[in-house]
Amino acid sequence: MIGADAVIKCLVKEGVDTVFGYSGVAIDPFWNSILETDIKTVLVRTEQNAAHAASGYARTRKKVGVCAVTSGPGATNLLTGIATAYADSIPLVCFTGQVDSELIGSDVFQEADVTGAAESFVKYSYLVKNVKDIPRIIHEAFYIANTGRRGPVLIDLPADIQLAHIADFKYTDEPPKLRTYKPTVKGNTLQIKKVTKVLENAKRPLVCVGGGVHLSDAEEVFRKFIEKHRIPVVSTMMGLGILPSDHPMYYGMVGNNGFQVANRAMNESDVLLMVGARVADRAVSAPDLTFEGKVLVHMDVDPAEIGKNVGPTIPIVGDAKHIFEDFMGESFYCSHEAWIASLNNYRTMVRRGDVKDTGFIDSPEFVRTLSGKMDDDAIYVADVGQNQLFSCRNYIMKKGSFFTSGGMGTMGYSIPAAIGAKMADPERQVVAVCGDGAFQMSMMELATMNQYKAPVKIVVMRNNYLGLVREHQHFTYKDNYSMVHLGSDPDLELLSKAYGINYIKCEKMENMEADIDKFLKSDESCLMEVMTDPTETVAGTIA
Ligand SMILES: Cc1ncc(C[n+]2csc(CCOP(=O)(O)OP(=O)(O)O)c2C)c(N)n1
Repeated sequence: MIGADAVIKCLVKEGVDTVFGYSGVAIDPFWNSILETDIKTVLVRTEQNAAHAASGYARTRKKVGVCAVTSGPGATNLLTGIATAYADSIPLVCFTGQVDSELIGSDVFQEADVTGAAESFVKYSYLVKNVKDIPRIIHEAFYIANTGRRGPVLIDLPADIQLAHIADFKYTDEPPKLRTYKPTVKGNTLQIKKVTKVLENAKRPLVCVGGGVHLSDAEEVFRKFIEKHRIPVVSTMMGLGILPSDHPMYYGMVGNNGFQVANRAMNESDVLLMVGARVADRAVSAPDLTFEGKVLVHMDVDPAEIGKNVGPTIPIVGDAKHIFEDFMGESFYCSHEAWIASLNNYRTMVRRGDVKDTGFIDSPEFVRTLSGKMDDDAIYVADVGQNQLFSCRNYIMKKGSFFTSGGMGTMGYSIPAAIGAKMADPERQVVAVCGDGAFQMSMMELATMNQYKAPVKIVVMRNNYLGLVREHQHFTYKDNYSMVHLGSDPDLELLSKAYGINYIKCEKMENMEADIDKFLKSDESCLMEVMTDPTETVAGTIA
């Protein structure tokens, strides 16, 4: 057996069924050995998208996503995808081919120091120096990626190591013993009891949930907890979908693009539980987070997050699922009906006014109608830009999932991530929504979608601008626009045809519902071009 066979054998042992990637001589042994297994391989059209597709897969299946690319330019192309996953704590194991061990450091053809380059945005990285280390390294990599705070792990595989003979192959099921890596998943019992005491005395308690609740698979126990104690909930962008939009205890997304009622709830709460959220600028720049006179409980599986931006009154290090299971075992009572009534009252007061007829499709209305008509368990992948913010604010969440690149804000994420999601669960409806700028960063993946029969529905919100930056220039540079006009986009109907994908244009409000019905009707892939107003701003729609 050679090193590459050992790598693939490890993937089989880890239950991997799909690997996204791109080829190149330095990773050829890997792709050759994988032919001996039932693992599905997906050839994306550029390496960054291998990581995005693996991310969509990981988020859908709630397991580690895997990708593999070649050395040098393949590896550097992958970096943005890795950084994107790191910012959102998505578990990935990423393989990169590397030049022969003895040539490392000599600037040979297609050599790049990828472990060095990726250092600040991987959870851990390995350069494999000895073939016999392969089983240990891969076992550790999967464990590290998928425990504690999830994240990407990189394994750089020199070509000679992939080809070297490995004498005996052993793979254990035991968790690896890592001296310096021992994530705390159980919350401290005394701290949990302290929180129940604080909640008992709270007049205006609030929970703000982040992506950590999704990542720890804690949605169900969390819902039971807040329904039992009737505690109002707001979410960060990464926490969207933990509760359905119409849940009586849910008050929407917080932050500078969030809902007024959610930000007001943050400001006025006297006990605030932040769960699996980074307390980062997007979420807390609108609410006043001085936290004076407020009890802040910050729960996160990563101790480094706690106190990073705001010092909590009560820190709890642990996995959200374990913590809420422990909360459910505690008996305490809190009553705060006046607080709920005041939030409900405020929510009805700040409803957005009527939609003005601009001759274009109104983006918020479009998102509401589309998401309202989507399957209950559909996966909606928003890209980055105005379309993302319109999506976050107007998406009607049922039992489905909402994915986006929240931490890094990487344009071009939605289409490859949607393809990964569809491959992870072909039975679920998957819709990617992107701007015309981001679409052109990933449109090559229409070929991947077709080749592997992953019928994703794609919405392109066409305003002929890099809309969100245009909006910024409108407000900050008083309409002096620079580098934001896309000219006229390519003919998307012809483009769809070239890729063998159905096409629908949505340009009149009076036909919008019928267009959406047509778009969602069949299981086939389809691209819908939605003509939106270049002057539309997200800021004008905040309610
Ligand atoms: C890879 C990358 N490059 C640049 C940016 C900066 N950026 C953020 S939003 C945006 C505009 C997005 O335009 P478009 O995709 O057309 O969507 P819209 O805002 O019009 O909905 C840009 C350029 C980014 N987030 N990611």
